[in-house]
Amino acid sequence: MKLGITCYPTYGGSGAVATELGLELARRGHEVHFITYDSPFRLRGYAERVFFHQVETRMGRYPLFDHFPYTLALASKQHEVVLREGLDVLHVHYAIPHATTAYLAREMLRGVHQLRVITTLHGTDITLVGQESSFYAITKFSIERSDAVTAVSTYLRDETFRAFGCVSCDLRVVPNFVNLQEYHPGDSSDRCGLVPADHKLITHVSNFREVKRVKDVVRVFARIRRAMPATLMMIGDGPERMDAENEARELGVVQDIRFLGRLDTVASLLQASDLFLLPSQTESFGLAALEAMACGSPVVATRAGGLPEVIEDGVSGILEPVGSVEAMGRRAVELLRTPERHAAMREAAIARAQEYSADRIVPLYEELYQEVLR
Ligand code: GMT
Repeated sequence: MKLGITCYPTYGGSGAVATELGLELARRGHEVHFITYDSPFRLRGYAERVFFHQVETRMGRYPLFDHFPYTLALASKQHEVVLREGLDVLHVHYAIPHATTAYLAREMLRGVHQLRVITTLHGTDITLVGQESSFYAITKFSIERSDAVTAVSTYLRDETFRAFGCVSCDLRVVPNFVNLQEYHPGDSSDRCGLVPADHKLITHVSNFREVKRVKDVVRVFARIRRAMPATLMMIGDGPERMDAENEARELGVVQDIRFLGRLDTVASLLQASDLFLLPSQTESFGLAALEAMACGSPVVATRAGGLPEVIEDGVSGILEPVGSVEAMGRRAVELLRTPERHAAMREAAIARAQEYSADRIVPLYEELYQEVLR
């Protein structure tokens, strides 16, 4: 098949999933065309059958526009690439504005070229942004006009029905997946030379937005640090980073936290990690947690959104209510102090992640493409 993928190319779960999907599809022999304003961050280097088409985000100094109309530029680019390359399916990730631009591109092609549009809902496109009054009607309209819609968890599917009453949609759950060639258990005693040998290594990866509650990451870590030598690796960047640093200073743990910023690859750190913290306000799925589990790091997370679909509390990880830093800290310490329980949870996390391997999940998308083309 010839497939187009549009996503946000920047750091974030939806762009990560879209890119990994494109790469997997290309490995399976499909031709994949990414259409977005920048090369997706996980698209590292050359891959056979993978193409990137850049959407303009600027134009000459035309004084009428205070803001460049990116949505129109994207729809035009999608139209152009679909026609030139003869694409069968345009698979867009994150509804806003991608479901709308895909709808426009398909309308522009009506009678000229048959295009099928698939929208994958990822999270805040439904739970937050899509419900804002400026976006609600057009998000609902564009989702309903897609030829197929998927959600990355049952939680997100139910939220979509609740918020949008999207009755005309055949809203299918296709969970996120993990590339086990890259994310697999490693030698957990190899600390990459980053932390003292007697320290527990705790990790967190996110885009440091409010929803991630990064101050809670620091608070849980402070409780661990009080109980044992430990280092926290904070990977990623975003608006809440300064708050997290200030919290670390206030709690007196800043010397044991490394703010590493954005990294291209995190697998080696996750393989060395004893525990991964994800105390988010909500997560439609929690791809970061799945990748940590695949690398053998148990996750302490919140019982929020789709996280309980991925993590089984007390078995493959630990779940506590949003904001319960005391309970998360206490259970993290108990786990880290009991090597046999930690080893059992690590094994259960690895086994759980294998249920979400790319080999199992990507064929579900291929079946969907075939269905919409029939
Ligand atoms: O919805 C978002 O906040 C954006 C999105 C992203 O691009 O980071 O994250 C969501 O999609 C990921 C991939 O499907 C999920 O793993 C995340 O749980 C989800 N984030 C939220 O629901 C907050």
